[in-house]
Amino acid sequence: MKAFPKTFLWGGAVAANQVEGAWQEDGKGISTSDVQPNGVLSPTVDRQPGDFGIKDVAIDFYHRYPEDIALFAEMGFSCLRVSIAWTRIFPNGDETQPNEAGLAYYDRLFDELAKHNITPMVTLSHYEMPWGLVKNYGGWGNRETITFFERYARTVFTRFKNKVKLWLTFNEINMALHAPMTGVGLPENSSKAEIYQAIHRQLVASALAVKACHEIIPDAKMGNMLLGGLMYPLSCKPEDVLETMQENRSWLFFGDVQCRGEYPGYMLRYFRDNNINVEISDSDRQALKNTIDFISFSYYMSGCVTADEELNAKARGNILNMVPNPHLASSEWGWQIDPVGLRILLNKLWDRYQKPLFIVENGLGAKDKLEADGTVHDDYRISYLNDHLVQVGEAIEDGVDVLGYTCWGPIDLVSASKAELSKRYGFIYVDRDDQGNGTLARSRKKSFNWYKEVIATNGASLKA
Ligand code: BGP
Repeated sequence: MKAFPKTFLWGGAVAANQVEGAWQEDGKGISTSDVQPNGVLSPTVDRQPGDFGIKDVAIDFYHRYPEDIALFAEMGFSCLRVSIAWTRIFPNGDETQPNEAGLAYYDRLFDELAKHNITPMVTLSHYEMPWGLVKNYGGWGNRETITFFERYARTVFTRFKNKVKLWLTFNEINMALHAPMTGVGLPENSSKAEIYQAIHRQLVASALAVKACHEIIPDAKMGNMLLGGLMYPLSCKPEDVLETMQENRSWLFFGDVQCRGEYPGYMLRYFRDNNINVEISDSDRQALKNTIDFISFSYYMSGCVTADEELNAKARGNILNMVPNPHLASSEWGWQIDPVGLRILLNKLWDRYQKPLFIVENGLGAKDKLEADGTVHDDYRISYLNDHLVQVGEAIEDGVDVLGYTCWGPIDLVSASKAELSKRYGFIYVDRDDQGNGTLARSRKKSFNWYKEVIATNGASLKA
C-alpha cells in the first residue's frame, strides 16, 4: 500500500455514556442514556431506583483514563474522539451556571491526551442529553432547548478553547428518525411531524454551535456527524433506483442543511406531500447559514433498497429498514460487511459537498474468546479493519480529501444499540461481561500490535 498523507490523523473513538461510568459522580445529572439501560434500540424510560444498568460503571474510563490513554499512545494514536457528557456540565440542562467538577474532569482528560501528543476530537452530544430537559421541557420538541444547548456549547468552547480544536455537534444526527428518544428526546411513538420539528431545532442548534465555535476558537474546525447509511438499489429496476435515491436523501438531507445552510427542495416537497408543517423562522434561516468546516461520519455496513412492498415489510425491524445484499457476508450481529462501500461513500460525499471528510467510526463488533495469557486472536477484526482502510487509501487516490480515521471502540465498551459488553470492538480487551461481572482489567488483543504497525507505517503495512 502507498502511505497515507503525512497529516492523516489515526486513532479511535469512544462516547462518554459508553465508557465513563461514574454516572452519578461529581455532580453529574441523569441523561437520556441513563434512563435507557437496555440501549438505543430497546428504550425503557421508566428506570426504577436500584435497576441494573451496565453503563453505570461501563468500563470505568472516568477513573481509568490515564491507563487507557497510555495504551492508545502505545499504539501511536494521533487522535482520540471522545464526547463530553452534557449532564456533567449542566446536570439538569437548564442551570445558568455550569458544574465545576464536570469541567475539571474534562480538563484533566484533555491534559492527559496532550501529555501523549494525542489530538482530541470532541462530540458535544453523543446519544445523550439531560433527562431534565426531556421531562420538564419535552426535549428538542421545545425551542428553549436550543438556548440550553447553546449555553452548554459556549461554556465548553470557552473553557477548553486552548485544548480542543476539533469539534463535532451531534452524533449521528440522522438517527433521530429511527430512535427519537436518543436523537431528540421525544417518545418513540411521536409523529413524523413532531420528529422533523424537533430535528429542525437541533439543526438550528448545531448551526449556532458552529457560529459560537468560530467566534470563541477561531482556529478550531467544527464538523457534523452523520450515520453513513449507504444504500444500493436491490435491482436496476428504475423504481428501485428511485426508491434508493429517496432513502439516501433521507439521511443526506442532514448533511445538505449542515453543509449548504438551507433546506433542499426535495425535503420541502417531502414535507408538503406528507402534510408536515415545520415551523422555520427567519432567524432560524439566518442561523442555518453557519455551515460546518468538515463532514464526519460513521460507517459500519451498507444495505439495499427495493420498491417491492413485500420485501420491505420483511426488512422492517432492523435499524434502517434495509433489505439484505445477497453479495455480502454479515457480522454476528447481522451487519453486512462492505469495505468497497466505504470507498463509494467517501467519493459520494466528496462529490456532493467538496468538504474534507473524517471517518470517525468504523469497526467490527464481535464475540471475542479470551486466551489464558490475556490475549485474543482477533484475526476477523484485523481483516475487517484492513479491508476498510485499504478502501480509504483507494478513495484518497481518487482525490478525496480525507482528514483521518478514528475506528470505533479501540477499547471494548458498552454497545449503543443493546447495551452489551459482549459486542466487542476493541484492540484492548476489558474484563467485564453483560451482567457486570469481571475485574475491569485491560489486556492487549492481537489487533493491538497490528494497528500499531499500521499507524507506524502510516498505512503502508496494509494488505491490499
Ligand atoms: C454508532 C454509535 C456509537 C456506537 C456504534 C456501534 O451508531 O455512534 O455510539 O455504539 O454505532 O453500534 P453498537 O454499539 O450498537 O454496536
